[in-house]
Amino acid sequence: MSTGTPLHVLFDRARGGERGALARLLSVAEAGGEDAAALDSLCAASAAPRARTIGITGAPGAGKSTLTAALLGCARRESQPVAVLAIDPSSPLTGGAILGDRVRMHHAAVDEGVFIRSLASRGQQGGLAQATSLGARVLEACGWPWILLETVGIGQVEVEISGRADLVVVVLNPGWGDEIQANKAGLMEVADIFVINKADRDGVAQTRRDIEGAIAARPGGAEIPVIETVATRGEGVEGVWAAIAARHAALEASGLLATRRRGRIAAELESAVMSALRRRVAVLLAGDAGLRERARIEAGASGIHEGARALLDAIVRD
Ligand SMILES: Nc1nc2c(ncn2[C@@H]2O[C@H](COP(=O)(O)OP(=O)(O)OP(=O)(O)O)[C@@H](O)[C@H]2O)c(=O)[nH]1
Ligand SMILES: [Mg+2]
Repeated sequence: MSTGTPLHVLFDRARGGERGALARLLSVAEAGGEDAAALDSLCAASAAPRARTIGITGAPGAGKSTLTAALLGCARRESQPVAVLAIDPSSPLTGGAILGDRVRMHHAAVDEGVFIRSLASRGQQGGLAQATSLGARVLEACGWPWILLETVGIGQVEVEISGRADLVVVVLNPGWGDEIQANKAGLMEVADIFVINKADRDGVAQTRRDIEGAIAARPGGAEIPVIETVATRGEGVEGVWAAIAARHAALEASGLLATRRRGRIAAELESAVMSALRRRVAVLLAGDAGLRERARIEAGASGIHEGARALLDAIVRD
């Protein structure tokens, strides 16, 4: 790798508590490719205890970072080390929000028991979700028992990223009835805990009714906590932290967590196979074999499906 230090050396240093080495490993995870694959194998072989990964998701400006910083405070009062990955699924050009997060969370950055890092999109499809998973596995291998994943938005990409966490907290604000309706399916899929942040504003009761209406039909919906917070003043945040711990313990006891983790392995395996295949197909199509099949189809010597089959056979033979 370009840094000159062999990956396994960096890995050992990071596991020994060197924060600079850990930061570099997270850059490796973010960049993807061969080094990331090697890093993944190192994590798999590390046999580290399982970390608890918590997704914090919600629309831009909902107060996720403020809440996350306050949750860090709760964890630290219990002397629990906690790492945060702030994930920005938008283009790499909009790094401003992430920078803002860094500043807002700065007070936590001098604490040895806190590690904060942002991950940005590198453009490739599924890349950020993969980087997030690997980033979390690296933190786990380095012994961080709690990992908070802050993701902006409640669309499909965020649902995919949230799916990489054990448990997901969805942050909403008063007056968001329409958003709740528009994103109902996605929210239902991911939310284990709802937080109505900015509860110092009007419309809290209506938003609570909207959420409770939306979750009523979901199996186990009645057990999903809906918690009001004013994150800027720390109000209600202890309740969120307690709910996270309680829900996590309940998921573990019921066996649902193990089921989720199995589902996650299946999804991540599929996504890794698909991206390897996509890369392989791109190379094949741009090379001689692709050219040959295109020419045969153009000349009427072969159909599309026949050509596709010939190329697939070439991949299998490889
Ligand atoms: N009134 C009020 N403002 C809040 C509350 N929580 C956060 N804010 C403010 O809302 C703004 C956005 O907060 P952030 O924590 O950056 O929100 P975010 O969801 O992380 O934002 P992005 O990461 O940019 O999507 C900031 O100006 C906060 O001070 C709250 O409970 N009440
Ligand atoms: Mg934020």
